[in-house]
Amino acid sequence: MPITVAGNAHRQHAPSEVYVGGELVPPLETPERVDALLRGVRLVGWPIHGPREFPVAAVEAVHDRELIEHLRSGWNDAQDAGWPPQVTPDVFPHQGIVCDGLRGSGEFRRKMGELCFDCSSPLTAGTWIAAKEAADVSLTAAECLLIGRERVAYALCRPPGHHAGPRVYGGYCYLNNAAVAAHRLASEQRPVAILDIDIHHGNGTQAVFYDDPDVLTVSVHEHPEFGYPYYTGYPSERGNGPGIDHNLNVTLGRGCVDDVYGAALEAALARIESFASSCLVVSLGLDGLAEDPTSEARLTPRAYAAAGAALRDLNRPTLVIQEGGYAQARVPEALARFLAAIEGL
Ligand code: Q9C
Ligand code: ZN
Repeated sequence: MPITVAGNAHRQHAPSEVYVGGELVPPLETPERVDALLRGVRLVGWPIHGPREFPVAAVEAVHDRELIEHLRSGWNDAQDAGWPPQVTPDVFPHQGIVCDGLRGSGEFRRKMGELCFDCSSPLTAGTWIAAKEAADVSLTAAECLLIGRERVAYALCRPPGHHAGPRVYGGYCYLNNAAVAAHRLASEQRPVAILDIDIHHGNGTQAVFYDDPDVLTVSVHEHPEFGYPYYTGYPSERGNGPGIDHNLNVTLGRGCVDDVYGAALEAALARIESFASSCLVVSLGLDGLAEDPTSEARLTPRAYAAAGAALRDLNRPTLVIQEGGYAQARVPEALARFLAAIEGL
């Protein structure tokens, strides 16, 4: 039977409000999400294990030291500098003001704007502890695959990770759990494929492996013309240098329904099938559900059951990493159906 890995320290990251469109509103990305996801796991009865703690070197393999240091100590630095208890940058090094390149280094205020790309991802007292635990959850699940005891492992990560890039965080994401695990897997058994089926573009994962032909990245998401994060995720983004044609973006139109989604997923899976990877990392977001406030998609849990079944048919060792999904009433059923299908039930 496949296994689940989940922790408790994520609860220490619980912003009380975040900016949406300039207004402070209650957050969607909450500790209660994990309770809903665990209800889904219990529906399929997969055993749940706690995470092991890994050296931070595993995270340094995909993230810049300065970003890691900032996540680790930025909140404390901010408190010393008189910032509020939830820290969000308010000046960014926008292309329209930067002249002669980014300069200076190490200064706290400058790092705030440079290392964070949106206003929905505050640093709080417990953010580092939670983000590091999520990376440890994904690494623990990856080890289960490497030991070869399981064909499928589910990493119940929170906070999510796929928007975090080598040197930037945002989109509720701080460390890229999927990228950290994929890098670890690739160091043992290349090549690795990543399929990102969060409804938002996995810009961070794309950026981490953009030049890398040993890690294929494929993302299925709402078109950036209307879908978050708005500036990335175009089909023209195909990889770079040796990594050219090792990144694929499959975009969805407004109001996507199950059948249309299934066809897009088929195109994504065809590319993965043509790439003989030793294993597969799936960034699973459940935010395409009709009830989810962060997308225009109108998926039902059936779409996630179909995705699970298609992945079962690929029949590769598979690490499932939790990303987004905010419609808490609907999440348990969608997750349970995905997990049951990928197990082959
Ligand atoms: N009207 C992840 O799913 N913007 N991040 C929401 C809603 C932020 C999503 C706006 C969406 C971030 C990991
Ligand atoms: Zn998402």
